[in-house]
Amino acid sequence: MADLRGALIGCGFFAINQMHGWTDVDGAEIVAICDRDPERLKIVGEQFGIARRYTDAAALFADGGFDFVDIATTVSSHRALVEMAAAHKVPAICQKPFAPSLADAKAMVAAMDAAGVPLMIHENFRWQAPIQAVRAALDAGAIGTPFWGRFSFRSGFDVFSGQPYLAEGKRFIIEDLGIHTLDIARFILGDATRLTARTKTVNPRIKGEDVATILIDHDNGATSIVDVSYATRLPVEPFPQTLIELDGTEGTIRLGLDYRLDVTNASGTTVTDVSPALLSWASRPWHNIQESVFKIQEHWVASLTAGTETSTSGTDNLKTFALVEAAYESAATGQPVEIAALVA
Ligand code: NAD
Ligand code: 89V
Repeated sequence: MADLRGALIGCGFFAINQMHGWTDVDGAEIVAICDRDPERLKIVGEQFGIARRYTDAAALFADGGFDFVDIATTVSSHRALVEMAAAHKVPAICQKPFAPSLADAKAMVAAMDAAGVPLMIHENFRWQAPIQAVRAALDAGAIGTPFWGRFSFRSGFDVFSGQPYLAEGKRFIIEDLGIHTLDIARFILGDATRLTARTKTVNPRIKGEDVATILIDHDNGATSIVDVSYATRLPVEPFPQTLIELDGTEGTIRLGLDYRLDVTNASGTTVTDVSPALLSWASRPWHNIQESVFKIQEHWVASLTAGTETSTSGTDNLKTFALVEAAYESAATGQPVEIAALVA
């Protein structure tokens, strides 16, 4: 079968990883790129040998000639670009965060549903090898029924050097990073019933919050804590590792530093190295994230080809995005927030 032809919009910092991923993925190739900044367009076009280049997404869609679009722009443009994809009945991948608001995200899902074409949110963290390993251990019944979890990302890494816009927004860590951690909590322990959050801004040079602690009641009765910080200086900088603790009726799982997975139950403790692969184009410490980009792209090609729903479809990701909105609401009011009302 011929490769699926893709167009990528947004040739910035993270799109380089996506372009490398598409080069490696079987069954798809990028045939056109778009960025409103001609400099970025030229750099990425030359690096990846893409001749069809556009500074205007409307012109890209008008010309067509591709089977899907990969939207790698920042959040403010996501709704307009997804609605353009819907208008042209083009399947779309859209980077996280889904949208500026839950209302925008719901409108995007409705537009793509009405057009009858799939929408996947590029929520790649659940595709990281260590996160998949935790899920596999749970699915194998290694610890029985989980009743408690902690999903933790604490770092002092200077994320602003690569992504300076992160210092400027009114919202920071929950919207940008916590969104991944909340998605992992859903992926591992299931959907949430209610949530309570507290936030802080420690770094005086940024506008948004850089610390958040979130308590989640899951639908299945489990309780979890999602804690994220970019204000935490540690003896060993763990960026960009998510650490996980799970207690179950028959044992425990600990995903620790340096991708060490400990599974303890009546048979004892099994220690496994669940390090991500270092892809040919990847560089430490980003290789964990970079591998997950490749994995989610493989998943997109397989799903589009088979006509099946993706793991992080627009409909699925509304439930993660609702947790982001709920966390900001709870931090502002000090009160718990019920999730069902937000997702409805
Ligand atoms: P960036 O600012 O470096 O790049 C965005 C690019 O999009 C810019 O070159 C800009 O000119 C272009 N652009 C914006 N609006 C456009 C439009 N309407 N039409 C054409 N081009 C347009 O940003 P980035 O750091 O690459 O982040 C992009 C997205 O990727 C963000 O949503 C961010 O949250 C996400 N991201 C995800 C991960 C992950 O692991 N999933 C990691 C980093 C960034
Ligand atoms: O996902 C992101 O947008 C990134 C990072 C993983 C570094 O937080 O900002």
